[in-house]
Amino acid sequence: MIKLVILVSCLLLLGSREGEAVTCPCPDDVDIKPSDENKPSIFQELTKLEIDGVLKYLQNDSGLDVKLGYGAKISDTIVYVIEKKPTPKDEVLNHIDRDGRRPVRESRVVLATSSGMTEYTVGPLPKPTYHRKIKYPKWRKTGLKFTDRPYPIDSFAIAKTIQREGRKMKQLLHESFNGFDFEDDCGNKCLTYNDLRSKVLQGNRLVWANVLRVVPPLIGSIYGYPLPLQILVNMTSTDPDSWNAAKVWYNGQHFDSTDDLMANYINGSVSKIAMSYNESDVYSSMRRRGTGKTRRANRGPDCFPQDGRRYSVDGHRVKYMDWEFEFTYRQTTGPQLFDVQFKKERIVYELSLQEILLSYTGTTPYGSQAGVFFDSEALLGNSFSPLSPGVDCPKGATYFDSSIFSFIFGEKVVIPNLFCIFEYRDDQVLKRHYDNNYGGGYEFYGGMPNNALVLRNIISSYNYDYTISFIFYQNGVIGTKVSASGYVLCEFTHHDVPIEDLLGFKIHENVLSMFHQHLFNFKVDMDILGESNSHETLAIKVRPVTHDVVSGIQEETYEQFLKRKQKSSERQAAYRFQYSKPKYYLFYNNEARRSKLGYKRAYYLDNQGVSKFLFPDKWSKMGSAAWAKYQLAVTRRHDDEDTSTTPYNTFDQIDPVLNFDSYISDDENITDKDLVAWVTVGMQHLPNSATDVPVTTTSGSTLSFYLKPFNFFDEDPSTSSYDNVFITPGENGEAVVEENENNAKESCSHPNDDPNFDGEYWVKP
Ligand SMILES: *[C@@H]1O[C@H](CO)[C@@H](O)[C@H](O)[C@H]1NC(C)=O
Ligand SMILES: *[C@@H]1O[C@H](CO)[C@@H](O)[C@H](O)[C@H]1NC(C)=O
Ligand SMILES: *[C@@H]1O[C@H](CO)[C@@H](O)[C@H](O)[C@H]1NC(C)=O
Ligand SMILES: *[C@@H]1O[C@H](CO)[C@@H](O)[C@H](O)[C@H]1NC(C)=O
Ligand SMILES: *[C@@H]1O[C@H](CO)[C@@H](O)[C@H](O)[C@H]1NC(C)=O
Ligand SMILES: [Cu+2]
Repeated sequence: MIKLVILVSCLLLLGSREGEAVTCPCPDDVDIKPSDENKPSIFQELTKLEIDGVLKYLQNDSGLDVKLGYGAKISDTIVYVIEKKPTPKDEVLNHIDRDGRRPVRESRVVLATSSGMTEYTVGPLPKPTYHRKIKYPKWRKTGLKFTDRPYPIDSFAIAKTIQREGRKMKQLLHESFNGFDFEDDCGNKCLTYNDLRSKVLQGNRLVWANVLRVVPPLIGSIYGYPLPLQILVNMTSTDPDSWNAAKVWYNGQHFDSTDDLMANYINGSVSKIAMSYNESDVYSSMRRRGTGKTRRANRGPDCFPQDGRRYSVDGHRVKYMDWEFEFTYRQTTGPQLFDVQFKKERIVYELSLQEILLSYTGTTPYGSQAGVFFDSEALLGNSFSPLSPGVDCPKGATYFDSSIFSFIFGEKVVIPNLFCIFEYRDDQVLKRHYDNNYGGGYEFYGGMPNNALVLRNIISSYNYDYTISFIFYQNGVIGTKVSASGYVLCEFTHHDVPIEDLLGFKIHENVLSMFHQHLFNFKVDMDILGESNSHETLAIKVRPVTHDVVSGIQEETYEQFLKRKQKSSERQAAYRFQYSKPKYYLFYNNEARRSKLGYKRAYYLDNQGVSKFLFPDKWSKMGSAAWAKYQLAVTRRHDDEDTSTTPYNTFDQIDPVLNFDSYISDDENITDKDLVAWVTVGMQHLPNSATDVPVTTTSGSTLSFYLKPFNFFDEDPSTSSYDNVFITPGENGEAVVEENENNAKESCSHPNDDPNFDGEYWVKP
């Protein structure tokens, strides 16, 4: 009866003709309260109002004489970062747990000047009245010089330098690359250059520019068209007009300057190359082509909330079944979760991305000298990407805009659809059992689909796109997943397929994609039932035993057993995983109530994305990437050990601004302390035409780590979910089905959300 009423009202609503199969759109009953600009939560990043307040203070009241955006010169004081200064944790907890005073919101501001980088605390927000130089802890290199300055700040000056050098070799450019050059009026024959790779030489700022041909976006992407020309830009001087090419590599030959190259080019002592250009040769287009894979163009499945959404969002605070957490987005590091609770019990204080490392190899200077570099230099949060509804997130997902400060525009920018939240169904059932009665029937069937909540954000760091998902399962598990897509970096090659010393594979004529490793570092500030946590491992081992089977007969065999090991100091808890020594990595609060059966209620960390960083410890630059050595490192939490790296670690890798090992080497006690687990996941990436042309595909390459409850609950908390199904054979042979009564109803169709992709982000909202 009820079913009929719904169907009828639905037909009326949609004005459909009788007989046409129609389903109702889902009630859009998600309870979403937008955040109040005037009352940001304690965890939330800066609001638009606060960014404006800081900018106004910096420009007009601070006496710092800052310049903003495009027009700024190297000699100016340029604003690089404006983000929320992390509030000391005890002040936060005092406020949210004990109703204490609401802490003052302050911002962290990074200024770039020609004498170096300086960092300030600017507050109080939203109308600052003071700025103070940030005091660094002893493990952080102080006095950041001009040579520590992240190069993205100077992208315009670099472009000018390359244009200037390009002008000196215009004849070569035109003859070699059939008329392409770096001029402003290059029309449809323009050259550009790749994300510059740092060459680390202490006291110098040097980057290799890999010259590329610009192809029209409708037929491809620039990343796939490297040319046999690379320029080492020397940007060590504080006068950008004196920046120049410290080396030039052309068609396999090295020159000390552009002039040197041209003198030799003109008198005929250079081996020349002429690279023709034919648009039909373009291979990097992401447009669909080829014979369709289905008989007709019918669409694939989608996942939408068939009874309306089951989560609510108040500002940035999400509630989903037993879960509750807050999410935000930081300019330097990207997505962050705070105050993750299950059934009102805190499990994690902070879960956030820290760094993305890439280690390249190659046959040209650009590839082979790149070594290891860090995406954080360009600020992970500035490498944002709006999400495309129906593709990046399923239909019916909820989207959240965010505003951040952009050093390029010198203003706040609003990024539409920066985050999405949706509930989805994992491919595997969460649990099931078919209880066979071995008499042709069954005793019962029980099962539950694995419906979970996902918070997603995608970082588009130049050529690569990293999808980051935080997943909240009904059984108390938290998952963090990362995958990499986008264009692989390439270099020019005229080698035939190399046989020895493989450095990569050709993905097109004259295009070599160098192999590399991706590593992602996350911070997990564990607060299992409070801040005071301890850490132990349960190693799974095997030992020989002798069983007395019956008298006189002994069996010599092996048995498995667990070996518990309390880790009481940081050095004991810096792990380099060994596949042959499996372990559970447990965290618990010694003082908390035990489980019904007397166990410590714990969570354990399961890293399913382990990838070893193979550079040896004696590598002179290891300090700049120290976190990459450990798949898991547990340290005592300190407010001033906030991140595992800095945006300055790319230059001067020999004496990095922050060496993560300094968090461990003081070997603090980690028993009954506030603990942070630093987790590294990654993959070795060997790009090849099958999986990476035109772009890298993700199937089978998703990296993940999980926090899983261990004796934490007295039974699996998903047992109370309405998603459970239980079936028994009835008396007359008909199945008796116990399940969510709504399963009998008509499903509704996906909500009519606007399927627009507004790829633009707004400088002026
Ligand atoms: C700073 O002061 C100048 C002159 O008083 C004014 O024109 C400008 O709008 C102010 N800037 C901001 C960001 O308020
Ligand atoms: C780069 O430029 C600086 C300053 O102009 C100079 O001292 C240095 O020697 C140059 N480095 C190289 C490798 O050419
Ligand atoms: C060409 O010019 C360069 C630079 O002046 C010089 O070193 C080289 O010997 C010259 N080669 C020939 C073949 O003249
Ligand atoms: C470009 O390549 C296509 C296909 O290989 C060929 O048919 C065409 O003639 C080429 N155009 C030029 C200008 O070389
Ligand atoms: C750490 O502290 C605990 C508790 O005070 C103590 O039992 C343990 O021995 C200490 N560990 C180390 C390595 O000092
Ligand atoms: Cu890759």
